[in-house]
Amino acid sequence: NLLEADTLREASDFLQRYQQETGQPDPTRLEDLRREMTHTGKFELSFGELEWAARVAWRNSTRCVGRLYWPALEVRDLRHVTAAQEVFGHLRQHLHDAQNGGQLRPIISVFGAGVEILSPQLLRYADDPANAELCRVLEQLGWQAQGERFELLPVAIRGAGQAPQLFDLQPEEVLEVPIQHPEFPALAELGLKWHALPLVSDLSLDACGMRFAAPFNGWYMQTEIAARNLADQGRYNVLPDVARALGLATRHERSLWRDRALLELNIAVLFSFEQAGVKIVDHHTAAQHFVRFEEKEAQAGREVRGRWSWLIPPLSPATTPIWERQYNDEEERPNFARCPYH
Ligand code: HEM
Ligand code: NRG
Repeated sequence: NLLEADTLREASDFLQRYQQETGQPDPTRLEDLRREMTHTGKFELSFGELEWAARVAWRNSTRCVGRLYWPALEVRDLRHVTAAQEVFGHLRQHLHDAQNGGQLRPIISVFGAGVEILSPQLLRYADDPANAELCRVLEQLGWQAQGERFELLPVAIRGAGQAPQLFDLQPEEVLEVPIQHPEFPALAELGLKWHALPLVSDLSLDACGMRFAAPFNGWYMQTEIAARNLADQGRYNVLPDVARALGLATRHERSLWRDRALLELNIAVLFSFEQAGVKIVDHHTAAQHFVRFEEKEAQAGREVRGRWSWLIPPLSPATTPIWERQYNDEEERPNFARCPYH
């Protein structure tokens, strides 16, 4: 069987790399793998192997500029958890522990076979145009919008062998940051806010020939919120409102009012997160960290691959050292894969 031969090759490649990189050669483990795969078609990773798989999947994420901290990822082995209700319970715990009162901690929760999280992130707003399609799915599952601004959506989870179910988060358990500007009080009156934690749930952990639902989080770079989520014309599209709050004339494009509003909104998001005691990184610091990551990887004798168009920030990209570099964008495993059910 060709498919089985592929999975076996993928799995033994994984184990060999793990053993090589961690300096623990273990020929019996490789024999166990071959025997189990040929007899049962399955293989269970040890905790050490799973932990390494998740951390290296982050290290291999070509679109991520935040990879310097890959060895510090906290990996939760929840492979015994397959029922939707239980998955949600663990996601709440993950949310609580990752938010950590503002000192955000990078965590990944690895769930059992058959679990699917239909929500692209744990925290999503109903009135964000990016979630229009998700809202249709949630409505079919019985959800109805209240029509409020920044209304948190329920989380849609399919347990193994179960139909999708919806779960509500309590407002008290979600850390959010109201957006204010250090010099322009009128900006706070726009009533903008964003959630502290990016908890990504539409990618699966692809390792050793297996795929796991494995939601993860780090922390935000301010451009994600200020230069895209709030600013994009197809998202919250707030730049005209921000310009008005700043007292800018918006008649002529060549006054560059959009650019001024964009810059001040980025300053406001950084200032607001700092005021709220919530961890966030600016794009210059993140780019410097990425250069350090490249240096460390070179020392370890590994090539850093990257998707340049994702690594450069959407604000002042040419001011960062990433701008003039080039990256090999071929994907390597272990990695994160867009889930087949999205
Ligand atoms: C993408 C920063 C942690 C995996 C990104 C992007 C940024 C970023 C700016 C681009 C997002 C976009 O343009 O929409 C950071 C920062 C982190 C962090 C500052 C702080 C620790 C993590 C962690 C993981 C991870 C913990 C996984 C364990 C990824 C992946 C993508 C990504 C897979 C691509 C997402 C997609 O395709 O939608 N990251 N990241 N990152 N990051 Fe990170
Ligand atoms: N741009 C998305 C989040 C994508 C991942 N970004 C991170 N990941 N920072 C948004 O919600 O704006 N992370 O794991 O920290």
